[in-house]
Amino acid sequence: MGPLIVRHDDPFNAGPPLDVLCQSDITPTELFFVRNHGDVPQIVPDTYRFTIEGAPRALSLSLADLRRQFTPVTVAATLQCAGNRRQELMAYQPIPGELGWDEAAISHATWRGVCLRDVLLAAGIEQDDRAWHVAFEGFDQTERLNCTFNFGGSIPIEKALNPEVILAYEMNDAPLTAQHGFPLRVVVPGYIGARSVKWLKRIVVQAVPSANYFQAQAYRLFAPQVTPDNVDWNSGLMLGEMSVNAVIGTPANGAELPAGSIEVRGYAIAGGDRRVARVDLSLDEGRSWITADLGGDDQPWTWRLWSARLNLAPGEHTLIARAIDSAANTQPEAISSVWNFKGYMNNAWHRVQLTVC
Ligand SMILES: Nc1nc2c(c(=O)[nH]1)N[C@H]1C(S)=C(S)[C@@H](COP(=O)(O)O)O[C@H]1N2
Ligand SMILES: [Mo]
Repeated sequence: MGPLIVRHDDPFNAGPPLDVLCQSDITPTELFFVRNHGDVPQIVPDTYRFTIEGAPRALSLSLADLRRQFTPVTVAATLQCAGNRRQELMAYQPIPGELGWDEAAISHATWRGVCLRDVLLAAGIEQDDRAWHVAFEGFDQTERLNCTFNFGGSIPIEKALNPEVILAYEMNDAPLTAQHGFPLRVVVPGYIGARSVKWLKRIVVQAVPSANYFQAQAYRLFAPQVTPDNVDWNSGLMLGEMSVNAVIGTPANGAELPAGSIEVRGYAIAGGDRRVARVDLSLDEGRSWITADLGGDDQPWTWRLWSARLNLAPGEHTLIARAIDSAANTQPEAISSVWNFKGYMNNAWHRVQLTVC
């Protein structure tokens, strides 16, 4: 795992250096961030099967069944952890017991597999079974609150029946690596990374969201006044769609630069089916803005790398970035207004301090 910055050894959690991340639309697999809640399960592909339960027809499918029975599809999708940018929240007010992610708990890949929708239809799920949820469980085990259990989560069936949601066996034109879910994972474009369950063991169609700890308790967004001592775990917003976000990749926070023209680069992402409409940059605390150039394609589920040239006079500068999505949502100004005790969904204006000599 050479080029990655390790955030936690066991279980292994790591992300790429931010400046390297912002250099390519498709993140090379060896640079793709890794978010694990337990040990990476070692799965023998020849005997591997996953099951579909709660549907009119229960199914148990091997990798060969998947390839034989369903049409392969390729989807370009950016995964972002709900804990991306937690370090900035932690600097504002401590968040004990959570990983201190910088702005690189996000990466982009092309994924190949089959539509979850096709598998659900083969299991007899009708298109109008609307009030349901599709729950996923991985083979990996983790321990929380003195219990050992498998990682899991769920998505509403409306989303599960959309063609972009896939069961992926390839990432960037190669079989999934062990860290990223070999031999099969869910990819839920537009949703927080936690719903893209790796090492897929089980799919259950059910009336209610998954009761798994990582759906029912973790990955909920609580109000700023909620603390570990007064939390009602059923009260928070169960996170699904990502929010709009933009990050400055280079120059890095704290950089010292010569005066004159500099290139600024970064990424922007929208959630759900929304697209990135615009990225704005400000050098005067948001009184005036300039618009960055967007690279890549105008499509949902994928980030846009962006760049701009700025002329900086000698002195101290705070450079701010914010994105606007295709529903005209934009980002809140202050970290204080998005802080929550689990440290999720930080999409406050991104700021870097620059010294120009
Ligand atoms: N089985 C399983 N799936 C999982 C996880 C996990 O710990 N176990 N972590 C989730 C989280 S929180 C994120 S952000 C993404 C990260 O995917 P990656 O490690 O391929 O980047 O995987 C998700 N899927
Ligand atoms: Mo995550």
